[in-house]
Amino acid sequence: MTEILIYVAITLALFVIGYMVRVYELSSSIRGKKQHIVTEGDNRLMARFMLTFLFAFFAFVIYNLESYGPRTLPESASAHGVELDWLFNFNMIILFIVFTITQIFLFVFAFKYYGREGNKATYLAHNNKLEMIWTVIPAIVLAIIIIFGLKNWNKITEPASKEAIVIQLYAKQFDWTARYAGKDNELGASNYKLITGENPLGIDSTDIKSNDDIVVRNEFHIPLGKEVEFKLNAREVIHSAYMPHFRSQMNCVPGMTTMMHFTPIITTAQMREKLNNPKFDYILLCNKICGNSHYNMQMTIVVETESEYNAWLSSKSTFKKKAAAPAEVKAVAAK
Ligand SMILES: [Cu+2]
Repeated sequence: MTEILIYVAITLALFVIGYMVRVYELSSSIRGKKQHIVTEGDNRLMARFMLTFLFAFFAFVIYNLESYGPRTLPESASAHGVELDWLFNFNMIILFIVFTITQIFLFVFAFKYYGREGNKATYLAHNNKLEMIWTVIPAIVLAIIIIFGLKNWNKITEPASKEAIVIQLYAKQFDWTARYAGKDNELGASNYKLITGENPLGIDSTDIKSNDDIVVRNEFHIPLGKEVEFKLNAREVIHSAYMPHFRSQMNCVPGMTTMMHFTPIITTAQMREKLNNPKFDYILLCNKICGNSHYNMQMTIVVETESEYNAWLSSKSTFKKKAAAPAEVKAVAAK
């Protein structure tokens, strides 16, 4: 509420200033002054404004970096994310240097060379040397950024190793379901025609590979230091699996399987300690506006040691066991 009032006050103040300028103009035209002629004094005043703006603007930029910098993501919890963060910082440093130099030139020159009586601008039609410099240097810098970026992208999307743990992430309006490939590390076939309340993923029970698959909801676990391959699917519209702490994101598209993989390097417990926040959890979010409850489409990710992970996974029942369970057990399991 106070924020709205502040905005209203600023808007009204701008109106008042606008009208005061108008009154000044009208009254000076009555006094016989010629307003349309810009004097050297006017130019000098504007030049000083330019320089003041430069300092005020940089003070504002530094203030923003100070106050919002700490709100960015904590250190990467995945192996490739460390390199990705390096690339991001590399970009930001280049941007900041170029931004600083160009803004200083822009405003200092505007201050230094303001229009004076009798001054004449130099006529400069073309300069090959200048053209070369501002074409070649950005081209080299951009090429470096793109090469590093592509290398990183390949690391996330190239086929995972054979030992990678296979997990399907299934997106639908408005929740996530995870399916572990189980002992054979291969996901059983699925078909949308087989979707029922009890089988939301449409897993084909006649496919032998589906017997040891494990379906979990609300949270899924992954082991520290092991490569995890995600196979992503969506039921009805495009969703996007976004795991910010692992610097990973990929679209989930109906009718096709998209893939990405990463290796977690920090457990949930370690990250809680690092951030001094016992309530911290890694999270899987939907990053595609997929409908009215999109904002609530999330799943907790737990990174733990391999033995903890194995214990957790073996406490879950397989798809076959669940399918074979009597109706009342299923009703309990469905809850
Ligand atoms: Cu979604």
